[in-house]
Amino acid sequence: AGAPAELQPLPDDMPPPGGDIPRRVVPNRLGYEYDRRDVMIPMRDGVKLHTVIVVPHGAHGLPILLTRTPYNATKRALRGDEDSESPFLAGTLPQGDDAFADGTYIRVFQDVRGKYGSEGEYVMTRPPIGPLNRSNTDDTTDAWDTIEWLTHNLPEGNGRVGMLGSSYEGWTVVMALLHPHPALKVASPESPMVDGWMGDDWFHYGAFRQNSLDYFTGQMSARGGSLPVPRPGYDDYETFLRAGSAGAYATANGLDQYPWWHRTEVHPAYDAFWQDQALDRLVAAHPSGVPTLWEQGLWDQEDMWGAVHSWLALRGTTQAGNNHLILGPWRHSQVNYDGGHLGVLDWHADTAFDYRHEVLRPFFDQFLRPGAPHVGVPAALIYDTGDKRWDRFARWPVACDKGCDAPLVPIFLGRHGTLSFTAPDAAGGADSYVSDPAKPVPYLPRPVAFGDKDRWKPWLTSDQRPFADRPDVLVFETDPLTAPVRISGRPEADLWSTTTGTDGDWVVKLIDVFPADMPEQPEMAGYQLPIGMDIFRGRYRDSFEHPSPIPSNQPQRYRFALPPANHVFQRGHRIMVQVQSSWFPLYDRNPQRFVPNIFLARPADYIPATVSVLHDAAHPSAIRLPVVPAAQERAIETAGPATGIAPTTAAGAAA
Ligand code: PG9
Repeated sequence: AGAPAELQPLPDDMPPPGGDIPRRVVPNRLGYEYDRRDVMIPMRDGVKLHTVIVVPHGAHGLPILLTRTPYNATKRALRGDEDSESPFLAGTLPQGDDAFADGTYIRVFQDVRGKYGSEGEYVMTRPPIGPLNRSNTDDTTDAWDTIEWLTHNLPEGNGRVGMLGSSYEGWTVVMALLHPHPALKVASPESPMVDGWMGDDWFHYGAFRQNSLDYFTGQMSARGGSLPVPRPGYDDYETFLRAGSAGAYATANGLDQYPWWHRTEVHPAYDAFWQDQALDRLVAAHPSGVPTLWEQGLWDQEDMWGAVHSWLALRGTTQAGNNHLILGPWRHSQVNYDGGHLGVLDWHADTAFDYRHEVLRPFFDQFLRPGAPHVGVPAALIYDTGDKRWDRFARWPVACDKGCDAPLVPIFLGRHGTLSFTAPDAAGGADSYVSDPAKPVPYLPRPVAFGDKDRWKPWLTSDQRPFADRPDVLVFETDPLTAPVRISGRPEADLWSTTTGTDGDWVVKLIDVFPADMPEQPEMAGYQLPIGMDIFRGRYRDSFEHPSPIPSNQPQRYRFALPPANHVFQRGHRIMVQVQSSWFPLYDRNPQRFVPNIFLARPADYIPATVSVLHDAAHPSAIRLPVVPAAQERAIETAGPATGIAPTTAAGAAA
């Protein structure tokens, strides 16, 4: 300490050879709460994976929290950008880690094979070893080998590992669960990508999500970083309309350089290629036994299928007991950010923070720290988006076709735009519109740009009024409700319809129409809030694997589940259903003339079609709602604005 005794001037005042930037500078980490280690962890085939390990100073006997990522482990281990390192754990770890940033966990991020600092080749959501992967490694073995290394090479660890991560990182958690390392004691796949064809990122019930093409380019143009996606104009509606089919857009924009696009393009239907990598099927075939919190958002605009279907698939297996579903009032991955608002919706509490601190952290502690208290996480913990509180369910869904406490209750589409719980009479009727592929219905008011993240993230909550008055959108609504209608489960669209074409798409939106009088939130007056919306490609009405042309002008039945909901349509609100046949440019247009592969449709294949939605006694189109019967309502434990989860007993928690 203190100043040097004397400072000698250098012989002259010239800079040294090499200039003023030393060859190596040892960063000053005075006051840091942790060490950051960069290591290359060898896998069974010799490939080394780049891994960032954040170890609190003085750590001893700490559990390890692992995330495997395609998004740059170095950056993921930081709260902000690459210059944002802070000496404090809470300032340096990402926001979603706040519940673990108190120096009691070792935090690990690893680049998956072939991305950023890791060796090896990258394969998009690399399928498990088997018919689609002839090598001897996959993300199940990579997770296994990583956990093996971490538990033997971190003297500060206690030999127990938990995994969590959202979206692609959620997919890596699910892959680890297919054959878990014995040290993997707890897991949380958050909005995991599970089935890219049925309802996660790439398709929904066979309709292709054209924003996937940007993701393909971003993810596969380079091992690290990515090429920008050039756009001739701001409005993607116009850009994609001019291009024609998704395949034509892809060809014109260089996507044919990407092998993954080729694999997608040749598998438009739900054939073995998609089935064999659908992880909800695989987890059910190999229940892991690892206590798991399956989490997704109720307005998850990217991975709406994965968590809920994996949880449902596991219910009938040996893993029923330690398998939990968490549905928050969130957009994609919002569980890791501020959960106070979504779009115009205000929850009056940071629902994501509460969940991370009251549920996620105590649940992980329970299985990762010997002696930690037991926490009473119910089978399903779901936010009620009508009453603005958390609900706890011992069984969920409350209503469904088989094995639930109550049946689904149809709400019928009727004459003159009515919607009611009374089935249509013999007089019946139908409503029609012309679906013209030259003027598809936009999914957001134009102009739309996929790159505009501020509009993308909350888009599933956006007001549907701008579409309600289009001539190619049918609207059915109830009178103002005289009593609340509570739903909890998966509403099902059950439409009878004809088309003059030989193919077509059906978009069904279940909407809560707010009353005109909203003194506390005037911007919500009359708001048409989507509670569940989805698209179904008509050629798959009889088989997802083997599409067939729709017989023109003959009534066909289209049945498909909408996303999960736990909502109350309040007294004075109306329930609304909108039906349309395009949702552009998010979903590629259906040419409406049956062609073998819609990716390859030519301009002449796109034809206008008259679509009729039938509502007569023989063809009672409806949305089958998971209405909670009054008697059942008492069985739901309501938890209030916070989750109500608190550690209960200290004994016997750690398995
Ligand atoms: N939804 C993104 C994704 C997951 C898996 C595959 C492709 C895309 C994500 O947010 O990671």
